[in-house]
Amino acid sequence: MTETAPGPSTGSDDPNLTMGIDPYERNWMRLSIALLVAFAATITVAGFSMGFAVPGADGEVDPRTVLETEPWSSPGLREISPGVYEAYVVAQTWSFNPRELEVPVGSELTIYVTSPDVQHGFSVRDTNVNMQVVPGQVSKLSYTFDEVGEFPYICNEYCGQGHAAMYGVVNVVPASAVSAGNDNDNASDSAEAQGDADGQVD
Ligand SMILES: [Cu+2]
Repeated sequence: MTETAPGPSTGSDDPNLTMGIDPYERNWMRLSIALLVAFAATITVAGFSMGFAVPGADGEVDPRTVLETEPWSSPGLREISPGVYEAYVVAQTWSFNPRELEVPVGSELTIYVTSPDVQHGFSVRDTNVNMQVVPGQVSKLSYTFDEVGEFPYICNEYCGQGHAAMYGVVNVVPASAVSAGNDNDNASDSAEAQGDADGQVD
């Protein structure tokens, strides 16, 4: 007389089961909790020690009249105090105005952007600056440029046919090479040469 093969385990007599939770399921639960903790830690570190910030909606404007209203009627760079700059940038189909911002190394630059037409993006390469630009709203982010170099900015929200032509550059120059007023094209020759030599961006 042969014994019949045991049927499917009911779980209660399986030594691998604790409180009726399958070991595989328990490990997946542990992994899920570990991931939640890791994500929360990432956000905390990025926000509090690395300075990542959500761009603030600084205010509202009327997109139909914004280009006739100060300060948007004369966009560009303003020096607030030594080493502290503000830039007003208009993102429109399909260009940025202005296309170039020049600040001395170590400057804190606060960028305000708005759009008179459709939604755009404003992202500065190698920085934390990445903003949505929504018609009727002013987006604002600050960044301290601690390295000399060219930091291209682009539109990173598809806005139509000429989207790829929407770019510009933050030029971070040595403190000694800053041209007076930043709207003066007669920058020192060495700075010009340096800038031109590295004009190709890829
Ligand atoms: Cu675009």
